[in-house]
Amino acid sequence: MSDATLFSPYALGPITLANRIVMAPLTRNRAAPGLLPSEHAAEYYAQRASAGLIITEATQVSKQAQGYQDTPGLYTPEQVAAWRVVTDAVHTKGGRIFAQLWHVGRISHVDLHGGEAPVAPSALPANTKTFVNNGFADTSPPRALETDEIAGIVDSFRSAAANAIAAGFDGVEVHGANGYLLDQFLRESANIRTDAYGGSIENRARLLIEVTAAVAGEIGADRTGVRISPVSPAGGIVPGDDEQPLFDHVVERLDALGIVYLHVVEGATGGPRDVAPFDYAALRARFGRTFLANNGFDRALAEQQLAAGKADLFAFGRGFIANPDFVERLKTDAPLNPLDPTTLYGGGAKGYTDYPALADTVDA
Ligand code: 8OZ
Repeated sequence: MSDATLFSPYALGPITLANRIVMAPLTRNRAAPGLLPSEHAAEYYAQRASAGLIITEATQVSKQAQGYQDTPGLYTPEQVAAWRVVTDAVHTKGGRIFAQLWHVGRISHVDLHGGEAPVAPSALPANTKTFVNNGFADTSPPRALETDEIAGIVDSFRSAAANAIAAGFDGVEVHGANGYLLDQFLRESANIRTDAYGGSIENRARLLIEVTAAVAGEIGADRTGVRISPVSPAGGIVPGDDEQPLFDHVVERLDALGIVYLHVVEGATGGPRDVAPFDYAALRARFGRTFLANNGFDRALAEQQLAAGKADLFAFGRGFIANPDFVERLKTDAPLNPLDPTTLYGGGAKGYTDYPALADTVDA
């Protein structure tokens, strides 16, 4: 065993992280007109640059990929320019930042698409809600993608990844989790296609693998990560009975692509870690590079799992929302600021850039 700690540097492909603590991707619904990152996003992310790695809020690969009000994109020149301000601010503070890229698929609403139906593997509605028109609404019934539309989906991820690099990101995370488009294709409960993208495990995994291969081919496998959530009911996913063989296969294929990290939501996203039995060690064993574990970690659990060799990096969400200096507080066992749930989604600087660091509290 090495004497690595959560607070020692870590080589992630070509870049070095200052520590093994990752700021999880966090949707905040504060995008500016044009679906640019918020005018406060550079300050927000730079305040949190002491994370070993920041993964941004989920960011659309195309207009069609949007499912919630005021989430940013990476498909226009204006969006690239606005993200450049964010990555420069993080790099100036010595941080590292990946862009999380998503297509929401059926977790969307007609009002975001000029009255048109959202797209999905099959015309099966998600039994969940989205946030549009300043309120929660049922997701709209989707239409099934035609087989000849799928190459365009793959290409939208590829071009958004190129845009991410143009915007100065250190890499890209493909969002294959939480019931969004790529996860919908994986699941029997959402995918009843009869073409090469439905049916067998190999077929259901095909889109995620094609997207990841396209992103890795564009920007380098050593700058490409993928997030999965094998047993999470997030996004209206109805866990069935083939998650273990499904994700064993997915991870074997992702490993063969040589991607730099695998990001696994263990359990129910933002909920219990033990929601359903699943052998995460079987995924770790199939993946030759960095394993990033997520969900419900505190310092003690992360240290225990690091020492046991179960993961290399650990993602934290809520801690980073309310504590710009979360790493320092973890390191010194300092108390955490409480999180204000009313400012999580939407709004401006309040609940976004105004959480104090320890130094501010002591001075005050
Ligand atoms: C919370 C609210 C909206 C979206 C996810 C991107 O679950 C999200 C998300 C989370 O991955």
